[in-house]
Amino acid sequence: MLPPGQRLAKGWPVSHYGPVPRFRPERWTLQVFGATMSGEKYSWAYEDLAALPRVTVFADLHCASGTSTTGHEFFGVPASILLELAPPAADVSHVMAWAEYGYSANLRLSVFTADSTVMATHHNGEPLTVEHGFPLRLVVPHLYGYKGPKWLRAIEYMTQDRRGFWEERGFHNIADPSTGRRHSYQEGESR
Ligand SMILES: Nc1nc2c(c(=O)[nH]1)N[C@H]1C(S)=C(S)[C@@H](COP(=O)(O)O)O[C@H]1N2
Ligand SMILES: [Mo]
Repeated sequence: MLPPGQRLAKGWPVSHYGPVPRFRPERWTLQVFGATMSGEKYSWAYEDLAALPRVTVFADLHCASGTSTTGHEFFGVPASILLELAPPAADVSHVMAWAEYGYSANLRLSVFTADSTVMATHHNGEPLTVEHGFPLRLVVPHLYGYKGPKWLRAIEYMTQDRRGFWEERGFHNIADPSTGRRHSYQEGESR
């Protein structure tokens, strides 16, 4: 069953704001910055990704506009590995996931480091297509699609919450599809 207000899309439509960025491997990095424990920034080049652990995660994708696609198999780097590779300061409560062109999505640290949150490189056994986020796309299976930046480039550790791109533009800060609540005016509503 789909969450409230969702209908099944045909195939896997592409949906995002703005143009598809060109991948330039020599300039590409994944960074972790903000409130790290060491105070340092961390950075990985594209080739470095291959050395990181990988997991497979199954996910349905629910766009807040009301279309869903189901049965995706994503493969990539578990987001929780960053806790070891780039330890956050003790008071980090949220992250901002940053993509090309300044797209961003805020997440609670506990959601970002959940077992099912993955920085995906592959989909159904093939490298991601550029339209779907190649070379790296965050997948947060339990939240609306806007919480999963395609063309992921950085994670910012934050000691308080701050709204991301769609969260600042009228979309719900938590974005849990099971509640059907997708708009920021619904944030005060209790279950
Ligand atoms: N960088 C970036 N990532 C993004 C978006 C975007 O506009 N820019 N849109 C989000 C939204 S609203 C959705 S529903 C999904 C759509 O992913 P798909 O095109 O792979 O179906 O991407 C998300 N990731
Ligand atoms: Mo969306």
